[in-house]
Amino acid sequence: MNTATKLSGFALGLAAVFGTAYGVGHLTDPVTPAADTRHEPVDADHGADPHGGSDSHGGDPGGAAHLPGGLLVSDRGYTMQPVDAPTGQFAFRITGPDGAAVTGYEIAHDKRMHLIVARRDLSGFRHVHPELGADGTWRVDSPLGGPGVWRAFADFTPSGGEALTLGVDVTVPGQLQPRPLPAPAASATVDGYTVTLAGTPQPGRTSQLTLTVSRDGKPVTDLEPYLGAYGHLVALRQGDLAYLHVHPEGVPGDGRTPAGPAVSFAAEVPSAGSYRLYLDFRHGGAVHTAEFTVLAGDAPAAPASTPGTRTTPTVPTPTADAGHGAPGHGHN
Ligand SMILES: [Cu+2]
Repeated sequence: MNTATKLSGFALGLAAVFGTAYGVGHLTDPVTPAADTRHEPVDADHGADPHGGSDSHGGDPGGAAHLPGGLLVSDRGYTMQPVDAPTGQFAFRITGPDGAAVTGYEIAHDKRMHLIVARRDLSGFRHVHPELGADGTWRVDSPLGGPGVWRAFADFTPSGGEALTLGVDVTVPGQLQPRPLPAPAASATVDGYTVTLAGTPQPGRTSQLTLTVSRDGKPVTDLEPYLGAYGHLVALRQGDLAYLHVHPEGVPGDGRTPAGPAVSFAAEVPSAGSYRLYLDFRHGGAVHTAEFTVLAGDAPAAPASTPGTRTTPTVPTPTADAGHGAPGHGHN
């Protein structure tokens, strides 16, 4: 897909966002007939859904086929609704196209629902698995770690439907101390583990990211499967918290995927810019989360720096990786 097509798709996506925001579902309005000469047919309102969605209304009411996950609170007829909950608990439900709470979900990566929360300044991150009540309400001990505005992402697949990630803002009252996004770095430490990152995500194409886990200077070669994989990688874009959930290449027990120290991912980011990466891995009977800031593509460098102040990415640039054409990518 060429840049112009990508851009036009993005523009349609924006139109869809505003259309949704104002309750107007007419994705076709911004597209004049003349535009057809500039667009591929796939960018028209029909057939724009790469997932081949089951929408029977002949349109794309959510209009989100071109958007990364997590930017919309309502997409393709499904809506995420927070529910009042006792202190210390977080509850929500998903309503379906008929307006009723959804109670049927497919299991994906061992769970029917993955709830990811991050504070809007990207300083907090949790990935938890709520319990589903008979009335369609999901409940979990609150993962919200402190004051501020949090984005809560519900990553799920309704029965017979396609995978969706919806997002909603949740405010935790209190004195907020915003934290700047940490500078890009190629290694992170968590719970006594050191995780190094190789690879730089490039917008619009699949890039290989390899994360290598060590402890006390020794490679960890007995990672434990977590949700059916040796690692789960979530990427959030700074600025709007666009959500990408990336699964690694290879699965535990397939006879070719080692249990560490390296876990490789095929990731595609939707644009240049800064992203925060969160790697969940399991070792020693516990789940650990290593965090990284990365600059994707040719993101502009920080303002003029003084000598010795590093503002360029420290992540090694991968060599030509045309061989990593794995089908999996980060777009849910
Ligand atoms: Cu999960």
